[in-house]
Amino acid sequence: MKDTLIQQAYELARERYAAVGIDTEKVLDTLQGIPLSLHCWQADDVMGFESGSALSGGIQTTGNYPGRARNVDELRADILEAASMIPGRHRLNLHEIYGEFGGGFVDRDQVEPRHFEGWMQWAQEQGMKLDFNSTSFSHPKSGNLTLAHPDKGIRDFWVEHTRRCRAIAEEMGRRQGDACIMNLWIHDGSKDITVNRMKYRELLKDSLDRIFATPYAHMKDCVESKVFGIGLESYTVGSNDFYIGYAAQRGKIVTLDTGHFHPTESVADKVSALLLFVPELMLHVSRPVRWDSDHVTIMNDETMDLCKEIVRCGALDRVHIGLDYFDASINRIGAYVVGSRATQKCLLQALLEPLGTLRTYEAAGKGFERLALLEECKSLPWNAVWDMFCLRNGVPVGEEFIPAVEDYERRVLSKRS
Ligand code: RNT
Ligand code: ZN
Repeated sequence: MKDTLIQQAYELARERYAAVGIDTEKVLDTLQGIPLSLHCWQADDVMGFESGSALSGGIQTTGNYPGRARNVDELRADILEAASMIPGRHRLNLHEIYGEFGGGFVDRDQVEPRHFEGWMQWAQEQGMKLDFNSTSFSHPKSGNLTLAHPDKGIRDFWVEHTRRCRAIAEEMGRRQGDACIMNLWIHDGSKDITVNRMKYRELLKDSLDRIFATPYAHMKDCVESKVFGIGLESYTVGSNDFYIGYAAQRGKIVTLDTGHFHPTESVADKVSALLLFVPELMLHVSRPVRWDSDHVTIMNDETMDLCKEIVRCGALDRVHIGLDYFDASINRIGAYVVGSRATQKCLLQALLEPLGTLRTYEAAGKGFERLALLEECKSLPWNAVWDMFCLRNGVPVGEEFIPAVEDYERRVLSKRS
C-alpha cells in the first residue's frame, strides 16, 4: 500500500475520532508503550531444548506443519522474524526447558542462571526484555502430580526446580533493569474421581509457601489456574478458586489464561473483580475453540472485551499481556504475527473508545445513547489508525505481511527437515 494513501486515510480518521473526543496521536503513543510478552513456545510446539522428550502434562499441540524450530539459533531467528512484522517493542517469555544446557543433560533441580546467560545477552542485544516460566511438564518425575505429590521426594524435586527458576527470573530482572514476570503453572490433577481433594491442595499450598519464601526485588510471581488438563479431567489441584484465594492472601499476581475457564465465562469480567484484591494480573491471551485448544488469537469479541476492560479499569500499568497458543498446523511464524497483531488491534480499539461520553450517558441513565455509541464505535475508522501504527513502526501494513511470512518460509523454514 502507498504511504500517501495510508496518511490520507489516517488524517480523515483522526478528524473523525476528534469529533467524538478522541486524540488518535495520544492513542498511538499509548499503544506504542504496551509490550506484549511473546511466548517462545509457539515456534517449536512447546518442545524446548532439554532432551527431545514428548510433550506431556495435560497439554498437547496438534498438527505437523513443516518448519518447527529445532535449536536455539532457529528459535531466535524465528522470534526476530516474527517481531519484524509486529509493530512496537515486545518482551520474550521463556520456559525453563529453553535453557542452553551445552549438549549435556541438566535436570530440572540443577538449573542455574548460567543456563540462560546466552538468552540474557541476546535479549540485551535485541533490546528485548525477558519473562520466565518454570516447567513441570514433559519430565519423568512429572506424572499426574508434581508440587502436590504425596511423595515428599518428588514434591521436593519440583519445589527445588521452581525455587531455582525464581532465582533465574531474579537475575533476568536485575540485568534488564525491569522486573521479570515469572509464571507458575502446573498440571497436577486426576483423571478419575479422587477422594483426596483437600489433601493435594494442602500439599500444593505448602509447596508454594516454600517456593515463595525467598523475597526478590527484580522478579514478580504469578500463578495460573485451569479447568482441567488432557487425561486429568476429574480434578485440578490448582483450580481457579485455589489460586484466587492464594494470590489474594499472599499478594501474588494472578495469571488469566483465556482458555482456562468454562466456555461461556467472561474473562474480561474478572479484571475488575481481581484487581481490587491482587496487585497485578498477567494474561495468557489465547483462543479456546470449544475447550482449551490453544488456537491462534484473533480479533474476536472475547479478546476485544478483555482489552476494553483493561482500558476501562485504567489498569494498563497493572496488567501484563502475554500470549499463549501453540498451533502446529499452520506456518508458526505467521501464527505469531496473526495472534500478536490481533491482540494489538483489540488494544487499539479499546484505546479509541470515547469512554468519557459513554460514561456521561451512563451516569445520566441514557441507556439508548450508550448502546448506540458503542455500536457506532465498531465502524469508526480504527483500521486507518492501525495502518498508521504499522507504517510508523516500519512493519508491513495490512495483509502485506502474508508474502513476507511466505518468503521466510521459502528461504528458511522449508530447509528444515
Ligand atoms: C497450560 C498453560 C500454560 C502453558 C505454558 C506452556 O494449559 O496455559 O501456560 O500453556 O506454560
Ligand atoms: Zn497459559
